[in-house]
Amino acid sequence: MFYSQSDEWSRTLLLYDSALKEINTRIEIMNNDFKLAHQYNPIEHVTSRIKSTQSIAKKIRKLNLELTVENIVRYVNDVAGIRIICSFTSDIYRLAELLKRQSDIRVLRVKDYIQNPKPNGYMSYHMIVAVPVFLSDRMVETKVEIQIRTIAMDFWASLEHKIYYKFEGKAPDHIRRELKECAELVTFLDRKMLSINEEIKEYAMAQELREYQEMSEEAANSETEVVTVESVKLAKRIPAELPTVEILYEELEGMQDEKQHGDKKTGNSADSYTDKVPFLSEMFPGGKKKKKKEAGAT
Ligand code: 0O2
Repeated sequence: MFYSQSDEWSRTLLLYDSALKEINTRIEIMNNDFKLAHQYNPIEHVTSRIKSTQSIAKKIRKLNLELTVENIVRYVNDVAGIRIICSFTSDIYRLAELLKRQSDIRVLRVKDYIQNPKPNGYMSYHMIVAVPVFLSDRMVETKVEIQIRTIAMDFWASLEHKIYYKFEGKAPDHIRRELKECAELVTFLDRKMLSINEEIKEYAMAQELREYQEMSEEAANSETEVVTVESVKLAKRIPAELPTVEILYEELEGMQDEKQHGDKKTGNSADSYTDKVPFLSEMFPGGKKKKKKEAGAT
């Protein structure tokens, strides 16, 4: 690169570095939120890097271009790169969707090497996105390449990368064949792991449902009715994504109706709710204290 462009390159590198920080933070937030909502962590780990100057120069040479900052910014899409390693293939698409939904992220290109693996067997989901970077005097949209793949896909890609470099891109046929076979095993393994995970989830759900039913039977025979968010979610099969408070309101409105139509008494706002849902008195401190139902009342 020309010496006269070194300042411009330093400013450009600052943009790429900031864009990586932006995306990394968003991924971390999504992962934490997901963990809270679903008690499940879809991301195994995340790595990020700024492409080395040698690799950038190699790519620019391959494209038959002059090595200038303008050409790098315009034609090298992966100067800033993030790799997200997920547990299951389904997590890959879920995360990609969540990123696409962020209103200020512009998806420039998607390459789905999972649906369409490369001839050598390479599998990964690639997105080139533009993310806004706010400097002291302006905003600059900056490109980041996001690669999302499973642990098994990543394992394969790392080994293949090493072998590719070892043979300088000219690996013997039988090694290429064997690598392709390994890629097929990776697909098999990912599918198998996903189906085992689905089975475990179903088993856990059935178990919780059984416990809920037992709890409901016990509650029916006792004086106080106990409703927990988990039991409501399970009983109504409400998607876990719905915020807890919304579920409560939905359930409570149902109870309110039931109460009004059942004994003709008019319940009133949080006060009457707290009668039925003991822990709500903590959320609505103004409400009545927990009461036991009158003996014999329905
Ligand atoms: P490195 O060392 O990771 O930086 P584009 O200009 O974006 O259209 P490109 O760069 O071929 O063209 O895009 P693509 O196909 O999305 O690949 C970008 C990156 O994906 C590569 O970057 C690799 O990291 C990875 N990749 C793609 N194909 C393979 C493959 O067959 N095997 C392995 N192991 N990784 C692959 P770089 O710049 O090649 O390398």
